[in-house]
Amino acid sequence: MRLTFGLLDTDGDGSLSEDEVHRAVGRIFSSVDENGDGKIDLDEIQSFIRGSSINGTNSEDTP
Ligand SMILES: [Ca+2]
Repeated sequence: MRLTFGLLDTDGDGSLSEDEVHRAVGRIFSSVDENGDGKIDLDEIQSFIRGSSINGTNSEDTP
């Protein structure tokens, strides 16, 4: 959690300004928005969650 806070606190003053929060949300949004269409759909959310929590183990739905 402290690591995450450090990533969000880009100017390192120990607190998050509204601007820093907006930028963080923007970064999260664009990393979830895989095809870059400016919208996040359910597939993108699921693939983001899958990719961030279980890395490498992709055995649940093989085509
Ligand atoms: Ca999208």
